[in-house]
Amino acid sequence: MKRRVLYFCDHGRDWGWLDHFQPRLPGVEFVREEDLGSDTSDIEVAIVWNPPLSVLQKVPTLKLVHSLGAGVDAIVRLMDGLPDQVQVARLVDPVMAQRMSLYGIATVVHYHRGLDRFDAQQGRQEWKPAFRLDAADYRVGVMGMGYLGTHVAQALGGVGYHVSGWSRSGRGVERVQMFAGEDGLGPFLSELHCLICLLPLTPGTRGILNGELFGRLPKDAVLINVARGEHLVEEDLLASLDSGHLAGATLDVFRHEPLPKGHPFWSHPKVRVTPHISSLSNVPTAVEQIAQNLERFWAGETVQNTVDRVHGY
Ligand code: NDP
Ligand code: OXD
Repeated sequence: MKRRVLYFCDHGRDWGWLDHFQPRLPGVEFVREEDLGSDTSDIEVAIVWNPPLSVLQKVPTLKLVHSLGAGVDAIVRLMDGLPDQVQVARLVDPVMAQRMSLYGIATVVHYHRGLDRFDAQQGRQEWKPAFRLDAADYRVGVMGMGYLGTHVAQALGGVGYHVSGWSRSGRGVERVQMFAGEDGLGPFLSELHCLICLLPLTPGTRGILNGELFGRLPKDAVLINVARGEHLVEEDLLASLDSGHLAGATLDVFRHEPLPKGHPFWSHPKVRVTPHISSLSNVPTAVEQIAQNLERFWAGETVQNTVDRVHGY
């Protein structure tokens, strides 16, 4: 008899995962919600992206829920409705770290070198060189110095930017000036040209990108949010941009995805929108990593990259 694993992936992210999982784990039957049947007592594992609680609750014997991405907020927020025994695991993938680092470099360079301005000048056939700060004097701060934040910070440092980081613990990261917790937030923000958010979404970080925080950034700073849409208070960002305090924002993630047509971010002259692509999961490496984790689980070994239920990341 094949082992059964619950598979749920919301439509926008179903990139043919099962075509890769099935040959890698031939002894496993991946079952979608509609094919679960009435007896699910043999199922202990689910692999998911954005699952509704009702789907996970159809399998009361679940012990491991594995995310098809790096973020787990959409799973952790359901934990109160799931049995205590459920562990949550996530992707920690060097390919994703490289993708996020490249997005970070591209976006920081865009602002640092004022590329918007030269696009506009080209439209007017205007030849007007402008002086820009040296990279070493352009200060980039990364909020959330975990797996991805650390890679992004080090990649930016590697191309010459002045990089600082902020996290709960302030854990040291080589060649990055670190700040910790509430007390460290003001000093961290106060000298930045560019703020990058790479925090996990938890009750402690929801809405953290708000007017009060923007007020602690220097005038003309820019924001890059590649974490989650719910970190951002959208009206506060629009107000800070419109008042001239913030100079720009690049947003990859949104409270409602896809970003609804007609949303002010689409047409705001200071906002750049990308459709949640800064670091897509890389299917082949993700499948290999998840398959190895499931094999560990079935062998009674420790599952890797699990999430702390108390901290929510
Ligand atoms: P990690 O769990 O490795 O890192 C989390 C970091 O945030 C840690 O440094 C942690 O601090 C810090 N942190 C957590 N809570 C707080 C808090 N309340 N105050 C200050 N710091 C805090 O996450 P990853 O780096 O792997 O991923 C980060 C997020 O990026 C994901 O959760 C996801 O939302 C997003 N993401 C977005 C993608 C995209 O395509 N847009 C792709 C992949 C991920 P400490 O070190 O002290 O524990
Ligand atoms: C992730 C994401 O968390 O793509 O992996 O947002």
